[in-house]
Amino acid sequence: MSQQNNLDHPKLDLHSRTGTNADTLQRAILDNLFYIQGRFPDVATPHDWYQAVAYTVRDRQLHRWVKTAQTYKKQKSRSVCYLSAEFLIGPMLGSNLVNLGIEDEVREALSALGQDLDVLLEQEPEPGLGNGGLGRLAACYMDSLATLEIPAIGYGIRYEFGIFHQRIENGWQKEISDQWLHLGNPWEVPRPLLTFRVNLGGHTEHYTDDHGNHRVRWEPERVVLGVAHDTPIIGYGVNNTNLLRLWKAEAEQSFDFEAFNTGDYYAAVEEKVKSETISKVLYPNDEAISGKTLRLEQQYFFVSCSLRDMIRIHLQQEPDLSNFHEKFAAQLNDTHPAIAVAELMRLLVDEHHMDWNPAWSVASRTFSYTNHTLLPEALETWSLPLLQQVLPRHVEIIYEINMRFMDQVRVLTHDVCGAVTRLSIIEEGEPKRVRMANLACVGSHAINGVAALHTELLKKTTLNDFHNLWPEKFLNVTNGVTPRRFLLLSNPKQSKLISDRIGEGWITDLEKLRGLEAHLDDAGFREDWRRVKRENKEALAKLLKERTYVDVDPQSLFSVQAKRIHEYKRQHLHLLYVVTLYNRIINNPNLSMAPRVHILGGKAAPGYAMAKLFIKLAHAVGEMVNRDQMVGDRLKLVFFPNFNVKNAQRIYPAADLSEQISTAGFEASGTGNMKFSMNGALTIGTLDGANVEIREVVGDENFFLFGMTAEEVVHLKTNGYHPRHYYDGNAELRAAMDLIASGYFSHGEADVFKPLIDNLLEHDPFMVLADYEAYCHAQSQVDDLWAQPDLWTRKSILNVARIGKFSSDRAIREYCEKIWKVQPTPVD
Ligand code: NBX
Repeated sequence: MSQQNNLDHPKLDLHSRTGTNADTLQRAILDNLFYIQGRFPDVATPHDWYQAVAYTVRDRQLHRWVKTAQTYKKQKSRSVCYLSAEFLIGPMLGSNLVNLGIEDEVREALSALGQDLDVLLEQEPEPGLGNGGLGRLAACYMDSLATLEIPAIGYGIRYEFGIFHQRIENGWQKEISDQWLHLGNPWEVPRPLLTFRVNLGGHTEHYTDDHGNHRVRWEPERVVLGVAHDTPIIGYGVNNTNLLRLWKAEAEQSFDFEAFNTGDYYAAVEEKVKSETISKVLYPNDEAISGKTLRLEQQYFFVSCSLRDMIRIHLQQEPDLSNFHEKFAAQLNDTHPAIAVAELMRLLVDEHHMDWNPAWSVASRTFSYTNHTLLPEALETWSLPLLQQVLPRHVEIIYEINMRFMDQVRVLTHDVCGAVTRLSIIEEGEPKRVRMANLACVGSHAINGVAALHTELLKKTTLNDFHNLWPEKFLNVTNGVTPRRFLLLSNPKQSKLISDRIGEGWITDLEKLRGLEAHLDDAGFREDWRRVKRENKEALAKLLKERTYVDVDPQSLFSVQAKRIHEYKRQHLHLLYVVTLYNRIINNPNLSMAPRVHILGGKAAPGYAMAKLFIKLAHAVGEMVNRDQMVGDRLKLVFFPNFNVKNAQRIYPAADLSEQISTAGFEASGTGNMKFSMNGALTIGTLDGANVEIREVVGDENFFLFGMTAEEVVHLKTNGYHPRHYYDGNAELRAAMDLIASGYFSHGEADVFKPLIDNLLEHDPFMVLADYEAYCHAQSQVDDLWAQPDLWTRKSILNVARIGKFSSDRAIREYCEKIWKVQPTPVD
């Protein structure tokens, strides 16, 4: 038994749990099938097999995990703590197999057991612990942190119910609750002993201690327990295995014995239910949620547990907290964890008796803040009375922070043009409100946007006063996505084609894809490239048929827009174009055109009526267009239900055209745009978010640009925007809108889509009509290129070859260098 293999415990034989040849794996799977699922092979269900395989893979992560913890501890490395209310990690089995490099061996072991890995992968429920881009970004960053051997912990909430499942009934979205934990979660390790008591409500008491110091005691109204649940996050091709630590809320004691003894059983369990509610469900809104006590409790709950866990870890090694910021860099993923600024101050000052000034120095050197939105309505604020009710001590601390900050601001700004009022953490009004973005800015040493344009706009608009005050705090880190999940795992055919040509180096150094440019003139390579795309499209066509009963021809151009449904993302612009094509066919039945399949997907926030109406309209148009004999295979419109990580992985590889058509200045970055491009789609898009940088690297000639710039959007708005003017001036636009308004798609009921059409005609807040003509024009350029398949293929290859910048590895390296100042700590 070797020292290396036994984690320094001579009695531990790890071979059966670490070996990765097919024979050992086969035995391990059978063992787990029996000892964990209690099944013999002949009666095991696919889910039993899935569990057995998952535990077998987890076993192989665990020894790396323990070794990683030992190494980090020994080296006293600085750790990144990524604080995020969402981690949209998606299914784990596939990505863990890929990162461990044992997919082939597991496949072989399973096939010897008469099982098909692909069938088992389908068994895994999706951990949908996020809404969209923000949550998925956190998950991509966890993958890159581990791969880059950076000590890191992801801290968040273990929601019992993640994002709802979207079912479509008669064209309308129905939300079905997500029971992802129902059959057990093999990836997590509950740590019941790692529990913190979290105070809520009550009041504070100020007193003087025996040494004459002013102290504050928080007398809470109730206490909730936060129990750690750990998921190992393994890097690709390295031993480093980091920690995703999610907190589950539990009741302090299961029973109120007094109530129980007096016979009031229901009162006795009520407290338990109330406590556990905190981590029950993810809010399915991708905009600020205000006025919801439970949401504030969620934020505070996970932040408090996380900071106290960090302090616990710190004090295992260090005598006090004066150098806490040297050991931890805490990233605030948007303002959802921004209460951390006040909570760390409370912990340092009230609980660890630090003086205010040194405590503030520690806190502000610990935190940095990422902003993900420019939309003013999406900036989080909490009403002061609500905050007072839930977190009375934090209100005092926020006032103290603000008072000191305002003093500083008055000296620095001389209150030019009322800057002081705008910078204040407290917004005046009835009631007063606490601006979480301001709290985050004041409490952080670095503030970043998520794409170059977004950061520039932040500096000029949303956070302009802060930028004037502290220009040195601002920097940009353009988002990135992990090529492991979104290329290697989800598009094995394209990955193989690439690796056969340039080797596997691209998997951890995505800039190496540039090597593909040397193969551009190889006709055989281009032919292979086309074949792979066609096979991916055939697979998606099959899936579409299963899920929507619509037949599509894989030879057609697949044009895809898959993301949350939001007016600023302008799915309705896309739809107006589809209706325009339909009108063209009706008016000219012999029209020769590039056959197209338009694919839409995405969830609407349950309370967002306009977004839900859009989904209905997409189905209504699809139903008419898809069954119209006159149209045939020239045009199809499909709504792919329940867009999530699992489905996304099957959609990106099959796209020819990626629709990134938001109103310029509104999409902070976008990350789907990167995933599509990485999978060989060309982009039709506006100069918004990361589109700007994607176009820069892939080349203007390989990107279909259209529409107003962010500046033009602002200019038009300030000078008076009249959507009707565009309606009157463009016959095709008028025809498309009139056809919808006529009730043609709604069985003659003209009223159904009236709110959507009226809103466009009267307000059109995202200037759909202003960009319609330019969009149609760009779509014609798409058709022209589609008619030259070989040229299209070249551009597709060039998109992939030049997309290296958008790896999350690059983004994480920038965070490490510019913000966190952390170094890799490799694990043997
Ligand atoms: O964050 C998204 C932006 O819209 C994208 O442009 C960007 O690429 C991505 C990553 O930086 N924002 C986002 O996904 N927000 C949310 O999901 C969200 C969730 C809850 C909430 C507010 C916003 N209360």
